[in-house]
Amino acid sequence: MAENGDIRLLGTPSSPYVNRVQFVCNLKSIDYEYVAENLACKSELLLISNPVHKKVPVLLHANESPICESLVIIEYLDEIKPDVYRILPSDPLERANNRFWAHYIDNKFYPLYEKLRITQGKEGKEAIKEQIIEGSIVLEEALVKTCNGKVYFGGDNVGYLDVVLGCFLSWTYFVEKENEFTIFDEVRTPRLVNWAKQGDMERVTWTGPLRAAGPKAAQMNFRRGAAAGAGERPAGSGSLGILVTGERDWLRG
Ligand SMILES: N[C@@H](CCC(=O)N[C@@H](CS)C(=O)NCC(=O)O)C(=O)O
Repeated sequence: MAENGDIRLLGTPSSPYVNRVQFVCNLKSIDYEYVAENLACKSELLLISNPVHKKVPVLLHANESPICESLVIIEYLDEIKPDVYRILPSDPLERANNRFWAHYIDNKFYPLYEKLRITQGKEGKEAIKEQIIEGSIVLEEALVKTCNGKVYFGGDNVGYLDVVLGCFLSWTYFVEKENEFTIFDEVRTPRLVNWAKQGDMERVTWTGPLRAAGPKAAQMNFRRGAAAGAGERPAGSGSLGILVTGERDWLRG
């Protein structure tokens, strides 16, 4: 097996799936080289590394076979560096349960955001919004079931599912703002609202990764936010792409 170190991550700064991998690298203090990919003109390296899906993220570790798919990558990182910040539970049943919810988030819940974006007409959009709300209630129940009475999906600390869902937080706020409704809501999903507010969630949202990706990435995200009518950011509110915690109000305002 490859030694730790010599890790390259092919990514784009606006991809929540790439961010997901970056968050885990942050939590586990794994150094990596970020290789910026242009999805409009994919590099040879990406096409060779991920010939099946041709998508980012791709993790390249010590010139061994490329690892594709964000969930596969973060589990790999958890396995190669098990002593620092374990993200998956040690109990096999809990692990299976975590994976079940990760698949729900990726394959059922998050795709509804895109469905909402491409759906035309008020009636159609309202129907998708309703599905998103139903999905958020399912996630609230998942949080209750997995958190063992604590704040995070991972219990006392941020874990696998906190990363898996946390990477979509900024997009969640963006979708709320764009479509004038709440997804994580004080009445319907109070635990998720509380979860999203936790200080440690900043470790699994945009701050660190964007800084690591450099100022260009930050500018890009700012431009996207500004273009979407998010308005001016308050001074001193951290790196430009973060739409979490404190900036939630900014985005909503
Ligand atoms: N299931 C994949 C999804 C990755 C994905 O959708 N990546 C997007 C960027 S957010 C991409 O590379 N898109 C390029 C394309 O579709 O051609 C994962 O978890 O890694």
